[in-house]
Amino acid sequence: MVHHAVLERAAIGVGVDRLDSISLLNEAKNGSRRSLARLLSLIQSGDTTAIDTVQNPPASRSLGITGPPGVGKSVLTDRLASAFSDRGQRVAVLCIDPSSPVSGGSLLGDRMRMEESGADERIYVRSVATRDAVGSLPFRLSAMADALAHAGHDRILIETAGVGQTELGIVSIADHVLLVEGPERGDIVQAEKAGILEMADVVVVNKSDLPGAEQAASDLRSGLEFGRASTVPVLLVSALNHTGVVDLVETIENLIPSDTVSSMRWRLRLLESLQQTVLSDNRLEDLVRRLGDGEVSLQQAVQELLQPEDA
Ligand SMILES: Nc1nc2c(ncn2[C@@H]2O[C@H](COP(=O)(O)OP(=O)(O)OP(=O)(O)O)[C@@H](O)[C@H]2O)c(=O)[nH]1
Ligand SMILES: [Mg+2]
Repeated sequence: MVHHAVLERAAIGVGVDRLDSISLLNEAKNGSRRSLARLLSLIQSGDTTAIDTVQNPPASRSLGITGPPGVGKSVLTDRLASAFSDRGQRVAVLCIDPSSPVSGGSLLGDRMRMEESGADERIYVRSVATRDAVGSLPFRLSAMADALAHAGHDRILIETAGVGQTELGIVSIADHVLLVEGPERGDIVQAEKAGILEMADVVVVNKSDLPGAEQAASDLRSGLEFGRASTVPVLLVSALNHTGVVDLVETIENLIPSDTVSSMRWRLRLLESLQQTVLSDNRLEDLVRRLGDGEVSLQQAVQELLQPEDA
């Protein structure tokens, strides 16, 4: 058992050393949800020791689920979680809680909507508040996904909220990205603007029980024809009525990594990791001050940061 004091220190996110992180990870591997939750909190708070501990995770498959607000991502995520679980996979779900006031109240709502998998002991569900995350969210999210993989989850679903920076970041984290759309044209325009359409591996028009879904799907197909994305499947689903989910799961299972997306993903990961390195560089604060005082130019500051730290 992890010592009680360790759990308490982990809970408030201070004073956790490498051994503590390793014990939490081992406990999580042995099935302790409590230790897993603590470890995830540490990672989420940006604890570098905890983040280091979860490096080199075992193989798992992660799926980012993104799309405009209200299209049914949470209900669909819930259906997918159950479906993968029924196939014998150990499923974990990360729900990214948006920090915007418009959708900031969705945390509880999402929890309640995820009833189906919520009742399923085999599925681990974790909400991630973006509100108090300082620094790079994608970097921490990928470490959280790594922790989940260590804890034995082979399928990791990451539901992000809305359209924006986080959604583009999800491409750097998840192996594949599912874009969820609704029957309304406005939703699709939003996704096109944000450039998400080009990054998706699968596109779903959810709420196919409502009018306009067929039209939306055909609009999306013609939108996709212009890019590399002409082979991206566009599926009709009604998460509410459970229709089309089996086909969707089959499609996701058969995804193979695309070269374009995978090089884009590595590019984003490299940039993320570079940003993280810079953020933890001891010289950063001083450089920011000198920039403000006009002592160095931006270019000089960049050059200085690129030198080894003890030079
Ligand atoms: N008619 C219909 N309604 C659906 C379907 N799927 C979800 N909904 C409803 O759409 C509303 C929004 O569903 P959510 O799953 O919360 O949507 P979301 O995309 O997760 O929303 P945010 O996380 O707030 O962006 C709820 O009232 C659902 O019941 C569907 O297939 N058909
Ligand atoms: Mg949601």
